[in-house]
Amino acid sequence: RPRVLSGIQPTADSYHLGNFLGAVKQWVALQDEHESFYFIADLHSLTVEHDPKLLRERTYVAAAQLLAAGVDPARSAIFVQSHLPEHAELGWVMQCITGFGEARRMTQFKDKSAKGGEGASSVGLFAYPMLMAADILLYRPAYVPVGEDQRQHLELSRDLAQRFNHRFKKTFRVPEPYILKETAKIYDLQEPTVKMSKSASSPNGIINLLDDPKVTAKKIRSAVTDSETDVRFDVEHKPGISNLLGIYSALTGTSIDDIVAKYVGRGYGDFKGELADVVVDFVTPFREKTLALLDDKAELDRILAEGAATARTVASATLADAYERLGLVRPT
Ligand code: AQP
Repeated sequence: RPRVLSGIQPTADSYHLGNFLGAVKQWVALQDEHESFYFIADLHSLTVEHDPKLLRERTYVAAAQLLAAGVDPARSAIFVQSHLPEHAELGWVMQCITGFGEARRMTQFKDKSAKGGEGASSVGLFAYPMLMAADILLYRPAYVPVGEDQRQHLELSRDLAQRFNHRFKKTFRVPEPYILKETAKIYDLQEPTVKMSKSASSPNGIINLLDDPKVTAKKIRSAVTDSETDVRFDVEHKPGISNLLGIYSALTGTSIDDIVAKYVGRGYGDFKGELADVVVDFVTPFREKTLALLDDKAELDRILAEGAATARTVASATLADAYERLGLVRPT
């Protein structure tokens, strides 16, 4: 079975619909036919200032949400990044084969550092894509399911894999991105040309999966649209409606054409009202499952330990190969 790997940060109190539709939904779908490794990227969340108590809690909330979404520990290894020191170790190696200018070209670093001023950004934020390359390459996956915003980082991971293989000896598999066109980028409900993101300017633009479903329904009904009345997919002229159509389609499995046909002559009010019901029907059981899972942290610890043990067998072998090829003398 081909192998897949992906990660998600534990940086918010809840995942948002962009994280779910862009990434986690694919994780769930892929686990049937693939050998799957999914991790909570807690080391990545140290790249910006954080509260230790919140990080600890959010790591469990992240694990519970992955399980509630349908990631199945019987079929996938679910683990916490920091439980495997191999990630940080190979991360260092990746930093050593990355050019400074190459790292500077990463648009996410440019955007994030521009917000706080480059001087206020940590070296960790700068080095994040190299740690991400290590996260991936350790598992030699065929595919990496992510949202569009991670495409550039994935491209760097591919370059680093090829560079290492060429300079030393073939060690890493060059992974392919797995980015579904329809859900690659879910947009902010209030600013539908900007991606839905936890650092959005208004909370009304983000659907947090663990919010009160009533709040969520209201956000959908007040999503920014345009001054026309016809429900039609046209990203350029109707980004708000097109985003809502994409969400409707992804959550129900109905094609955009069929949804458009359903709402001919019915206006935005009907469409948004029914989409609100679709989203509420999804988030209500999701939230209940997540909260129930959080009641038993010992069980979450057990699942994460089991996932880490499975991951370690793969990661430690790859790291040993990499160290050997780099000429590092191993302890006897
Ligand atoms: N809006 C989105 N549409 C589709 N996919 C998305 N992802 C994130 N936002 C969208 C995908 O979710 C996965 C986990 O992402 P992460 O842990 O790196 O979180 P993030 O990208 O930091 O999440 P945010 O909310 O976008 O945070 P900020 O505001 O910090 O940029 C990834 O596969 C990502 O592509």
